[in-house]
Amino acid sequence: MEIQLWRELLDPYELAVNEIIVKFDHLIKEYRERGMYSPIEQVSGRVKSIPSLLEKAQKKKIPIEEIDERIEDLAGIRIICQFVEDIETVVKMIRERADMRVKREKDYISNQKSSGYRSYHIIVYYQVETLQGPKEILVEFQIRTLAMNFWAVIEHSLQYKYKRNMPIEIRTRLMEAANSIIKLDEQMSSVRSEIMEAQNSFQIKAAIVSEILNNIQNIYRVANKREVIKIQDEFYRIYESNDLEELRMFSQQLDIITEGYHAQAISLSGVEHIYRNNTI
Ligand code: 0O2
Repeated sequence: MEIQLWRELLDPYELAVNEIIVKFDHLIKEYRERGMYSPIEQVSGRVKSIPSLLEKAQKKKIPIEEIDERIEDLAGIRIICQFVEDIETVVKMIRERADMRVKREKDYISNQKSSGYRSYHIIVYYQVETLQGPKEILVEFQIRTLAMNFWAVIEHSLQYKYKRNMPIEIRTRLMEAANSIIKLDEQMSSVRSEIMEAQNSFQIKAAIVSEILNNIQNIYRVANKREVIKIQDEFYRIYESNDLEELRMFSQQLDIITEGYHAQAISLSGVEHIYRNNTI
């Protein structure tokens, strides 16, 4: 196939990968902005490279013209979670999405591969808009924990180095490492609620602080400097005390003060308007 035709074939896959990354990044942002724990830690994606595509087609004896129907991971999205429990949440989110339809699922977490590989795969149909009109393509999601990803990335590079001739002692050590990853994920799950609580309170604090700073900036434009400095000093004092409840109350009081200035500004501009109209 000519290089130009490869580009045409892979173009919609590139569009799909870019679109899906934007959508999932936005979800992470929405969770964080609401001070909620995000089951998705990171999202990334890639379109399979032409050499790797040719190698897979050759290995599976797939004719070049059938590549886009029979190779399901031309477009790959990787979703990394902190905890094993989050994987199920993400799987449900994907199943329920209106912009994709599940073709099949492969649970390599309950059914670990003989290599030691663990991950949850979902292959979906996803529609992109091209110059030639809508095109439905396949996209593979790989959902795994940070620890599973660590193992898979290292093992993948060793596979690349040794091709199909990985020495048995390296295979054995990788299998041992895969078992340690299972234990590590279990241990992290046992402190999940503590970790989530800590992360949540950090995110809540960050959201309150950014609202306070916003309000102080607004007040700065209308109030006298001395009053703003008093407010700022009070904010620093509460911030340093690390008392979330006090910070929340301070933010509420600041909301009321900001509202007061806002109302004053509106009524002043109303008075100015009346004066201007009377003098005309
Ligand atoms: P790359 O370089 O990552 O793109 P099948 O369902 O068996 O007919 P397929 O596509 O072989 O078809 O399915 P499978 O086994 O689910 O593999 C899909 C992808 O999962 C692989 O793509 C890898 O990315 C990943 N994967 C599967 N098994 C392993 C493994 O043992 N170790 C690692 N590190 N990754 C694995 P590619 O095209 O093989 O590779």
